[in-house]
Amino acid sequence: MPINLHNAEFLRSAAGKSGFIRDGLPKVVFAGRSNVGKSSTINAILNRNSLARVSESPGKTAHVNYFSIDGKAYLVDLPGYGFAKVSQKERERWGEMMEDYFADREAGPALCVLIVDSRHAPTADDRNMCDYFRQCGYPFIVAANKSDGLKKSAREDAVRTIRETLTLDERDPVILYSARKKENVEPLRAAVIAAWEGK
Ligand SMILES: Nc1nc2c(ncn2[C@@H]2O[C@H](COP(=O)(O)OP(=O)(O)OP(=O)(O)O)[C@@H](O)[C@H]2O)c(=O)[nH]1
Ligand SMILES: [Mg+2]
Repeated sequence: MPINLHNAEFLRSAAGKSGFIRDGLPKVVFAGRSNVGKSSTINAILNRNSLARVSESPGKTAHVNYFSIDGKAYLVDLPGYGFAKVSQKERERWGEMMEDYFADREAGPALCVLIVDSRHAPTADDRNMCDYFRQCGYPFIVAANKSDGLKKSAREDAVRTIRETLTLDERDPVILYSARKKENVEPLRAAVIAAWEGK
């Protein structure tokens, strides 16, 4: 039975380990800097306008947010990183939560989507996140958002910079898209569905 993307609902916001879902259903997680468009990407994939909250003030989503899709799979919105106006204490809390989350193989993801801003080179935090996925052995793809802010002629260079900065392998996919303009979201949606289906 195919997964019906229209049957999506916000399920739970976990503030820590005890809230993580370990039900054996496949999860695709979205990680990225705060304000890079994680929530917008979830909305775009699901063809919704505001299921995941889109914020103009970054650094507010300090929870692991679960969206249940057709009762068969999940999209997971991870708290963003790299927001300057966050206290050291909050930074540490973020780090602990990520370690708890990724160390927990039962709660852990079938696929990690690292969202970066295609208009800029990936940051040191982006590199760390990517290295962390590799270290944990989780499959990941890179999703380069906000392509609407790039001239057509700059697209190839942007992807090359992302590949080089994150030291990606040739086979690692990079999907350049715009969550806001809903451009080229289909390959991302296809990757999510393939991960849910274990392909
Ligand atoms: N130009 C452009 N802006 C976008 C795009 N996607 C998201 N944004 C904008 O980026 C801002 C942040 O989007 P969110 O989806 O809230 O980002 P987030 O990563 O979930 O942010 P936090 O939850 O705060 O970490 C909003 O103002 C969005 O409208 C895009 O494709 N292009
Ligand atoms: Mg968000």
